[in-house]
Amino acid sequence: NPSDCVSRVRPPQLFNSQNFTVDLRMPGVLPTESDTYLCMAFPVPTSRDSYIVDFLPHASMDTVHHMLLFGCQTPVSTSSYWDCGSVQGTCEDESSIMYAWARNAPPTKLPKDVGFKVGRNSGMSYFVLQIHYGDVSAFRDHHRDCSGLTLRMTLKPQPFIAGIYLLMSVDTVILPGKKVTNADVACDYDSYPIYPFAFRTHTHSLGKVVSGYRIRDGKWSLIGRQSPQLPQAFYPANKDVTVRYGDTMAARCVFSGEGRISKTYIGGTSNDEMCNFYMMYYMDSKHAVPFMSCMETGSKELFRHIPAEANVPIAV
Ligand code: IYT
Ligand code: CU
Ligand code: CU
Repeated sequence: NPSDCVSRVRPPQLFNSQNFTVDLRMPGVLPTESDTYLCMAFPVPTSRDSYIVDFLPHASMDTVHHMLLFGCQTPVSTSSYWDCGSVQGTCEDESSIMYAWARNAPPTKLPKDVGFKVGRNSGMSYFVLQIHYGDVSAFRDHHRDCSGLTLRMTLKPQPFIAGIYLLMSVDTVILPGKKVTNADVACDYDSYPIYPFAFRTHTHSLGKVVSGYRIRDGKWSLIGRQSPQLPQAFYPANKDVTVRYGDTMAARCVFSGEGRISKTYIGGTSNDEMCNFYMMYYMDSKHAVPFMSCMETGSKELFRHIPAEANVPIAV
């Protein structure tokens, strides 16, 4: 359907309504190789603060492996679309994931009264949509792809603001042939209370299981645990665990160096590795912080007390 290919802002259906939708669509692309990553940037259609309150994916199951939506100030490019595989990235400055769609995984919904704050004042003036096209054999007929996302948005201030807390390892080295290497990351939490509701794990092929915890008074509480070999979408987090000033956030990625003949480092290519635990939370809009991260290596002493489940690989 050619009208699918149009990226557009649709005005409110009702006069005076503060609601609108934004269609973010690939402009009819034809990837020529398997595992092509294409990105598109879209200016946020208002200089005022606005809020994303829902995501509606449009993806062809036979070609799209995953879609990620980022928010940022300066995209790498503003040309129609660009190759954003390992070399070229998505954003020049700090970017934040706001949505992930992955084949065969249920998409996440934002809780009621929760929105991602975007727009010039919020420091997020662009959306960047990344689409990973997996198997291109479905393009042998030379049809063009318009996969993408519709955002349901509003100008009405939301009571709670959504945000992302990213725990990532920057210094893990995986020795060739070694069966188990843990990447441990932990930071003290020193901001206003946050309410986690979804999490996403990311490693490359050597990751077996990734777990995220809150530590309070020495007690470890699981926020989420998943195999990074399953579709890397956002999965529902353990809702009972909230995080407040004085808690510690911690994550462990378990890797295996089997099958490698040289050391594996953290890096951008598929021969490198990554250890990421993303936690999506909401926070009272009065003191909203939309993005936080933790890159500190967790101490041996702290991780002596990690629950045993964190070391149990998840079968895929
Ligand atoms: C070195 C590393 O772990 N990179 C991750 C996490 C990361 C995400 C963002 C780092 C920065 C960011 O601005 I957003 I600095 C990484 O690249 N992860 C990939 C995607 O690029 C988001 C992933 O799929 O989680
Ligand atoms: Cu993918
Ligand atoms: Cu990666």
